[in-house]
Amino acid sequence: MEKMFCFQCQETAKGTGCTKAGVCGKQASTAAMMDMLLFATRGIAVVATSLRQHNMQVPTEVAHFVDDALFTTITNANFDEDVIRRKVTAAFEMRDQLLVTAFTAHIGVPAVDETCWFGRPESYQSKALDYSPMRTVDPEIRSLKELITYGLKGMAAYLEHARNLGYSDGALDAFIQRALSDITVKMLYLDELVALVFETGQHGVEAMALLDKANTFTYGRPEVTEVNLGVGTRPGILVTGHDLRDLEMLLEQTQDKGVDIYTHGEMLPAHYYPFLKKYPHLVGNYGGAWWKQREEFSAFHGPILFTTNCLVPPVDGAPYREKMFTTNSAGFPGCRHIAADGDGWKDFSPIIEMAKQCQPPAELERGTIVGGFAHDQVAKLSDKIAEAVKKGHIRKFVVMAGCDGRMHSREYYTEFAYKLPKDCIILTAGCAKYRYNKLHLGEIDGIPRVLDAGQCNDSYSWVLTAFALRDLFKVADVNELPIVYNIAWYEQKAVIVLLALLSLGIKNIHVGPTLPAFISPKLAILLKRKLGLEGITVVDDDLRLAA
Ligand code: FSO
Ligand code: SF4
Repeated sequence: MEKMFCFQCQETAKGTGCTKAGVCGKQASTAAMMDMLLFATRGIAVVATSLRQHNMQVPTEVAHFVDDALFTTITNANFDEDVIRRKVTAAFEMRDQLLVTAFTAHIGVPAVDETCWFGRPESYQSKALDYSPMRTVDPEIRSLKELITYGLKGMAAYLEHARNLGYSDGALDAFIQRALSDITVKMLYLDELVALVFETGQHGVEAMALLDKANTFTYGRPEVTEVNLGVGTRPGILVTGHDLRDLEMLLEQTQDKGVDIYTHGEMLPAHYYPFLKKYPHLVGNYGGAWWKQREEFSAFHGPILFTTNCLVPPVDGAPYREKMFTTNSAGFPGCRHIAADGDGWKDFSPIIEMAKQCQPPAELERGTIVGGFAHDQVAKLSDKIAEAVKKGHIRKFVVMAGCDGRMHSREYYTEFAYKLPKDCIILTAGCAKYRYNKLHLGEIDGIPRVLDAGQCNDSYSWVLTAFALRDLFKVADVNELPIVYNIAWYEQKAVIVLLALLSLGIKNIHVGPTLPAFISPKLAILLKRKLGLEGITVVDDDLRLAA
């Protein structure tokens, strides 16, 4: 019997859906609690949207709450059922307060069975599947609604990072809530849902632009940087996830404390920002992509701060289990969670005190890797790039941004990168890069063959680069450029990146290692016919992409 249903990530069980427990480690009861959190959050969105439609103000904390709720339910972000239960209670309270505001102002709020306005499910657990994606019976409608929901989750994550730096956009907040409301209370036809998918993608571009602005205005424009992969002799703190503000606060608080700071996984691009790399005790990047953390965190010896996903549940008795700390929307049962005060400040002293008692990290590797090719740096290289293209030294750009994951089938990306003709440049962002960023693939006329723009949201840089190349080569359509797309995906931030690319009219994107389980077979056929979106096959065949 099915105890849960979740199919939001690439590693979903049997490629169809997790029904007993998550491959990610999520328990069925936690999955049910997340479904309930999304249900209550959709309720907030419906009332908030009705208020806006009547020109009523919606308190800013609503956007913050909705984004946090969406982020909390992203793959691998939060496994703490008690925390999620408290968020569900808070969500119902927020929804009910908004309802009181609406009723007091005589504003009607759409009511359908799903909204359950005047009550709450008796037990948050009892109707687990009723609130899962399977509540939508029609497979195509379900597919499109979930595609929108997952895109919104990714967008919410980016907005939370921007908000942590003091940047927000009321129009984007209102869009997230309106989209959630529409898929909850409106009887949308397929074409209307497809339009909403594209609209989600358009706003995804804006969300990535906002985060890009927040990051670069706060920490400077990323610079081409050689990042140390080795270790020092002092104890260290390892920072994983994606949040730069947390890293900055930790760097501030560890100055002259005899402790070094290392990045892991998607925090690697922090080294590219001038304002962050000025700290001498930000010594390097430790290890590889998120899924290697059990092995790598055991070797690190010091405490680990999870600023977001991807969190892999530690095995019982793991040596780093007691040294895990979470913050923001991340959580794990029994882990210490560091919350922000009213001004957004976090006190990391428990982590720092623990670090002082720990051994220095064990060395995993030596040497350096180069990154920092965000849009500003690429723009500076544009003459060089144009020259190399004109001479025929660069023939194709292959966008290989996205995520890494555990599946053996992802060795495809290493092989693909390795076998790409030597006149092709790889444009990457996100943790997908760990499949090929240490392969030493060489340079073309002084331009490295792997250009890393940064985190998954920095895929935005490749959008700007595509538009700059369109102008440079004077073509009308980005699809006429010598750029091809072979994207790896794992979780919902990759979904918003994909929707953003589609909304910009980019066609013939290849997605792997498997197509999303939440895309129904009929929708997959439609996407292939209309947009050329398809899955990967085998490396030797797919290399025709770069032919
Ligand atoms: Fe990776 Fe995880 Fe950044 Fe994701 S660490 S998989 S798409 O969270 O967001 O690229
Ligand atoms: Fe399964 Fe992925 Fe959902 Fe986890 S997030 S329960 S692995 S589909």
